Amino acid sequence: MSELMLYATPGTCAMTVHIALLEANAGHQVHKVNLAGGEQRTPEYLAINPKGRVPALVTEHGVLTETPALLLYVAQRFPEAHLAPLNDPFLLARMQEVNSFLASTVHVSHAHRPRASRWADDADAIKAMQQKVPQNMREGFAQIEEHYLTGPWVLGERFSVADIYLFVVAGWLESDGVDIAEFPRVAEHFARMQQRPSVAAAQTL
Ligand SMILES: N[C@@H](CCC(=O)N[C@@H](CS)C(=O)NCC(=O)O)C(=O)O
Repeated sequence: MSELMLYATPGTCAMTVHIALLEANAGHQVHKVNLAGGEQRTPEYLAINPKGRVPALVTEHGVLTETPALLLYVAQRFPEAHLAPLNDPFLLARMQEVNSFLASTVHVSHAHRPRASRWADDADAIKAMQQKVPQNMREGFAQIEEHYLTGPWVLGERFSVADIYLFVVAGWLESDGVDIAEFPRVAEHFARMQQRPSVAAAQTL
């Protein structure tokens, strides 16, 4: 049993870290954060993550946040799980490139639908931003389909945490008004990921 405690909510980006910890057999514990009920804004949760977001991972050395950082941490802490090409500078940077793109561009495009009020107060402006979400998600996934997903995994033959992250973000497409079938490689990858026991286990949270 490790000392790791993950704060996560089903369906969110935090599930990426949960699946990675399960892949690593990390012996972690999970606290299910009730985002809909506003738990992320309580003083107790803000003492863990002052940003009021999931994921947050409590470790023996302190609290870590931000999905790409957590994914690399899990991969480095549990090297026997082979969740990242730790000895290959180019491939490791490619993995970080994909994870950064998912975090900084695709996730942000998605957030403009459920969290549009972060960027505007005006109802018409919010509506206009939400209408752009399918287009922006399509543009992000077109990049992934054409340039990143060489298959069967993001890094070709090597499975990595980037596959977990891509799986979780691809799971948002339907609610964003995009049919995953528009991206055949992404759809195949999504189905392949669903076969993994870690994914099935995470879905019971
Ligand atoms: N940049 C952060 C984003 C974290 C984030 O936005 N998490 C969402 C769930 S996917 C959240 O906690 N939302 C709660 C809120 O906005 O109140 C990361 O990559 O971990």
